[in-house]
Amino acid sequence: MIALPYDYFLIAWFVLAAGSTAYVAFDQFNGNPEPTVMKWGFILVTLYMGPFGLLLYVLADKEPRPGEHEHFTSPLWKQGVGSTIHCVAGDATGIILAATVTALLGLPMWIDLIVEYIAGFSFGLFIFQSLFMKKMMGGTYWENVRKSFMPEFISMNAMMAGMAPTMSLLMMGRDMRAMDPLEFVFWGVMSLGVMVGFTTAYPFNVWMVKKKIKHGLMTERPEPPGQQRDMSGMKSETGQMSDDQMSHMEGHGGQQKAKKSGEREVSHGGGHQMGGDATTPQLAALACVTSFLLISGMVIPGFSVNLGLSARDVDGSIMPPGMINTFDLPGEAMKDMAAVKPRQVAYVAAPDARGDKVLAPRIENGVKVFDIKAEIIRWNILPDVAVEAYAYNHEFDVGQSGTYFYHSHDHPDRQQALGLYGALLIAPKDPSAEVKADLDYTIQLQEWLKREWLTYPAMLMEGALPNYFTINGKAYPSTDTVAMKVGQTIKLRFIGTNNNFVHPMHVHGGPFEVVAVDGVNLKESARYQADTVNVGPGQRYDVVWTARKPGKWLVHCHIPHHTANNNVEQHGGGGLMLVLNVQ
Ligand SMILES: [Cu+2]
Repeated sequence: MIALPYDYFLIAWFVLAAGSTAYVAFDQFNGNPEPTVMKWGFILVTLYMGPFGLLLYVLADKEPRPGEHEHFTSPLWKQGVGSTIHCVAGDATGIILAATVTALLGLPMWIDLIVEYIAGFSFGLFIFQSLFMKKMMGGTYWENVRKSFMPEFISMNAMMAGMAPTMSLLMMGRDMRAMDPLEFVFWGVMSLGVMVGFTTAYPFNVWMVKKKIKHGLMTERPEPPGQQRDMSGMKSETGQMSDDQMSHMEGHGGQQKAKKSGEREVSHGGGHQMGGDATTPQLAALACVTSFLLISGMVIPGFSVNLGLSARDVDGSIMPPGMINTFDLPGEAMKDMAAVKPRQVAYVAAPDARGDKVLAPRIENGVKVFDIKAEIIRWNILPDVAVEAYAYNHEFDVGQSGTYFYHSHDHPDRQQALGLYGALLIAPKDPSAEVKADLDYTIQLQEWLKREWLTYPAMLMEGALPNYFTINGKAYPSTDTVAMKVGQTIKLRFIGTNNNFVHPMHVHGGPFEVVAVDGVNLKESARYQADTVNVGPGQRYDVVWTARKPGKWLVHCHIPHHTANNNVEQHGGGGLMLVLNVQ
């Protein structure tokens, strides 16, 4: 789903990654002289790391000119790249498969992480190391599993120590679409996680290659015609080693120094590897330290995000920027505060459409029935600002005696905040009980949070404070202008259909008389003059104002932030403001 600007960036990234992967695959199988397992290693890692995988391939592994692969790949840093590629290709594949499956199953994030670790380690050890490398290393499958275990354990710990916090913090952060494998951002997070994991695993791999307990890069050339393929299939494996590395070669029987001419070298199986120069205390210390890094990488994000939630709990929610996320924030709270999903819009209102339509009832057994249907619509609060709003019958007004309103009681902090309310104006049976005025105008107040491209329910909560304010769904200068003549009276019905704020509503051009509060008419003796009423959430005030002099008289909220549109004034104001134009 495209919802935020970076979704376009991610699409561009995936195109780059696909192009990079296609190039590496083509080049590997068109003559880069190395074992098939390493060809696939580079292809998979380029798929995950895009142009960065391609860069590693051309800088460290791609044979620059015929016959030079052995020499070209000999520096230790390149051998370290090869070793890390091999680890990441196996481990990351296992991790990504596990992440996809656990997300689709709706398992909580902390279980995801453990399953990912087990899957990554298993895939790397049992398949990528032991199975695919058996041909090169010689020996039985289980011998290979045993020999590969410790280097794979160290490398996997280091990689997951980088990948786990990247995934946790980004997936459980603001944009929780990242928990959903059907969203671009999930795959973006996976890509970034692999890159971070590659970086954290690299230094450990360099050390292990140097100590000859892990493979670096190898060269494998096709057999020349007529020569028997008598060896393990791995050619010139010693070609990977530079001269200074050769000084460490004592004790590795069966290995020979590579000839620079590209003349093929063969080594006898197994002699090059495992057991190397590393001592048991060194390996034990590395195993301990990488285990500590791994556990830290899994646990520390849990201090700031809720790892107990699953992809289903958060339902792809995008949280308002600046919202405070905590390790105990429930998924229900997140969904209430989340942006309205643009793809759920069922109706797009015309930019100049007005709400507050009087709803015509149908009569059923002598009872008036009002049909209201709630849905999500796109609604312009200003000509250039549209919000995704919840609306009844695309949004309107109906009419006990007095001024009331109806609103949603299902998740009201979300549904009412996003528009599920309407005025209920009820005429008394005895018309003489009505406080009369020449004109009647209803003012429903609302707050909105529109950031970037998304609409959030505004709340008195960190990160959820409103930046747009509307009267009957429109912000000034798109609010109504009411035409009056000097001497006329108007009944203004203020309704606190808003959820969070008290709006001190003020009328210019002389005081008004407060004639009804919360739907009940005041006795004549109780009516009073004022020029401002504090309209809190749910409150109603009916006031009668007399047009005394010609002019454009403002009705507005007295809180300056509420008479601006995203903190900007247009035509001298914004938000909760409308004009009484008296001639
Ligand atoms: Cu206000």
